[in-house]
Amino acid sequence: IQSGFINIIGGCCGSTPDHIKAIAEVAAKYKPRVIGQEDNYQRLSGLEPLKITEITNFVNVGERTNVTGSKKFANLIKAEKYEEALVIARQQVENGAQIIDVNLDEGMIDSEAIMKEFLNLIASEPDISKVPIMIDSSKWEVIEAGLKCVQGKAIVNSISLKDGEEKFIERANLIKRYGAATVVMAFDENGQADNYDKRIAICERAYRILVDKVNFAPQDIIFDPNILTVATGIEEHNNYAVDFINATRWIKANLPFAKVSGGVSNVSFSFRGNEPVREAMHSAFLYHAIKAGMDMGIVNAGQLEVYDSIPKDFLEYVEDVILNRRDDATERLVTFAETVKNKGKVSTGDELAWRENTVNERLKHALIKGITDFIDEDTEECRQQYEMPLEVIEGPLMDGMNVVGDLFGEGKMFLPQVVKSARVMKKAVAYLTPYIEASKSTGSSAGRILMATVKGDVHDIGKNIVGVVLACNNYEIIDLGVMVSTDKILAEAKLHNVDIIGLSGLITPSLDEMVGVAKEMERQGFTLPLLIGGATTSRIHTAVKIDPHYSGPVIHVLDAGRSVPVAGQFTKSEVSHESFKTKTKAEYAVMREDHANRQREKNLLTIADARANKTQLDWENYSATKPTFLGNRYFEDYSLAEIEPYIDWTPFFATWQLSGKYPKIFDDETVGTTAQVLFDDAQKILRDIVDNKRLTAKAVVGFYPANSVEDDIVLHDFEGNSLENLPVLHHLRQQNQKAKNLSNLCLSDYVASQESGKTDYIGGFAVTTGLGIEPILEQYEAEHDDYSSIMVKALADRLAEAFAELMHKRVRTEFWGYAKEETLDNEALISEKYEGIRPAPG
Ligand code: THG
Repeated sequence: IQSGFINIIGGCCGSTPDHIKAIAEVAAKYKPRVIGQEDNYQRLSGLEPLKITEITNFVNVGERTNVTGSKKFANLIKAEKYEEALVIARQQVENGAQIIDVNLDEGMIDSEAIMKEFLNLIASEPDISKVPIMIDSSKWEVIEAGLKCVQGKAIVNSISLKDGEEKFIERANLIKRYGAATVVMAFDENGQADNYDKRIAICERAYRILVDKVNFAPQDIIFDPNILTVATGIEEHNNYAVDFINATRWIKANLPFAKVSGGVSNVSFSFRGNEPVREAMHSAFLYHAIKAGMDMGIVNAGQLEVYDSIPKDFLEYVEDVILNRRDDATERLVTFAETVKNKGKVSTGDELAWRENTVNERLKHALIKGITDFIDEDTEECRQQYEMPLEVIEGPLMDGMNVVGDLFGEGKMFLPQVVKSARVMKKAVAYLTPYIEASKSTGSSAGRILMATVKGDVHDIGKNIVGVVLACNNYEIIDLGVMVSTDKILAEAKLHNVDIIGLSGLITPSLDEMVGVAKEMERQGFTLPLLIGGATTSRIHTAVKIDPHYSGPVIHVLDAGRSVPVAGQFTKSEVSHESFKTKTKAEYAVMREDHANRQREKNLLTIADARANKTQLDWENYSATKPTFLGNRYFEDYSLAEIEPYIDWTPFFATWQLSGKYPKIFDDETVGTTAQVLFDDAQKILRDIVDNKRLTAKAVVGFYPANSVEDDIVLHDFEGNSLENLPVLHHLRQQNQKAKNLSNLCLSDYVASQESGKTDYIGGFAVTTGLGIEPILEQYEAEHDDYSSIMVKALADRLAEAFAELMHKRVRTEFWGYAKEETLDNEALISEKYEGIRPAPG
């Protein structure tokens, strides 16, 4: 907006002052935009914002869209197969890249033109362009070409003092004008910084120039203190990784708000062709660099080995090299590397080899891998080694769970694995509980959190998952279940003296219910933090509708992974509690203001105008097929085996926060294996449910003669019922401004009107497959097995949806029979290829 304004004034130089006046008059009608709160967080964006705060974990920058970094990508670009090149970009995002690095520096191609071309293609793919772009080139012209294409706030990769101060300042000024952040490489007029002293000296010099002379926001500076290749056989290279790590620590301590990044795969170039060794080197390097403060890194997203799953002997060889711990480190790793080459993942051979480790190590392993087989005996052995049974929880078990929490936070473990880890934890805790009670010690929990699904809503899968994740992080969870009234929530919160209240809801009416809880908390003088989560909730709704009613902290929590850092802010200390509250309140106030400004601009049609633009259908030539029966028909015990083939599995994976379409998800590089294990587990439980009829399915289907009257649908008598008893179904009509040729829709448009004099019908049905689920859940919960309990709910949910799909099909082909000849497979049903619509109220 600012640079646009300058252009207008500039354009006026040769024109009359009248133009300026005219512009001033137009501009005077609008309020200046409200400038958001200033703080020192780095903010980037593609279509979606990426704000880097103290609770952001390490940020993965995808490296594969790089013609020098990927042969495959280079070949596609050279062959101008841009669609396929985009697939690589998309895969990086799907595999967890939060930013993608795009590098098109290649001698044989016109990098500037292709940069434009490729970034414009990315812009039209929202599932790629949702993330910020890192424009990577050693040629400034290419970077500038890229800056002109990207939306949102990108990162320039990179500038440096290589060509002297003047150029550096000139480019930094341009980056500021384009509204980007920038990577600053540790280079100067004398070349690349290759030791610790040079690295920090150059970074400090660059920082002072940027901050003092250019007035560049310090949080928009990302230092890259050069990740150089180790284990090259050249002695001078041995300390490269250590110097990078130490330089990182120094930058984070001495150059306020600046970030640190680097090209991680560089470190292992000497082991090209040996992926297992390279992956282990990357994760060992990152483990230490992140501890030193590294904020982001260019990595092969989705191909990072889990640090803790590297066999100990292997890790030692690798860390000897990375940390330069012994003179013969390189030779030893080279020798070892031969043994793991081409083996894929390094395996210790014997699957039970971990049983040889110390008991603490075994507990940790069981937690990370989710193995319950030996948990009682290991817990018992461990208990005997400690004075107090509680120490087993606070020591080795919590250590293991912290690793799980971190891996999950970093995107290196997935929800099903975390829930399995939680099952191990719960079983161990259950084993220890009698001893703890006997020793009368009091547990020290991180805090006590009350959770409830609000009144009117029965959904709790998401809430249970959040509860499990929080419990893993040492919070004590008081779960009030579903359909909980405001009074009960607040009474229980007082009774248990909780630290936080968490509300969950999946359906739209729950949003209002949450507003009610917030109001009542205010009225009763509560000050506890109120956490809001669930499918229909959103940050904007929380900011606009809930937050204003409660003077205590109100926070929207996006997913299970977020719940832990958010709860941590409130329970860590009084200071962090207050500052987090103030910060969020301020953020939400800005969002409200923005929202209000936007609302004022949004013009809704009057209801009369909207009705005048209703859907026009050809009723003249219409005659309705008469359903085979009128009124209701009941199905008391429907065969689950018949329902099962109609299951749509994709949302099942979404429930477990694994994204991908079934069945392609099994081939996914990142989540494929996890998805397969999850699916196999699901099949076992589903077999038990279906074969042993553990759940009961019931349905009711009905058809009624009906006509529309304006936006209502009125039902007609068909067997002597008095008309007053037949309900009128009220529907809403869209009132937003529509593009030309589009109507303002209302469900009643699809039913012949009263005036038409035609007889028409509507149908409806209700299904359930959840009858009998409680005893199953109770059994699993008694066994401390949240994993299976969540699984049963997720499956029952799928069965209910499948039952709706099946009933709808029977309606079309049989009960109503307007599409007798329909032959659609399950995939076609899922993509709603059938005739008619199936709106779901509530
Ligand atoms: N700092 C900054 N930017 C950078 C780097 C850096 N950009 C480029 C590079 N370094 C980071 N990106 C990569 C990308 C890929 C590889 C290494 C670094 C890589 N590729 C495989 C190889 O060469 O063996 C290619 C394998 C294949 O063809 O598939 O290792 O340090 N600011």
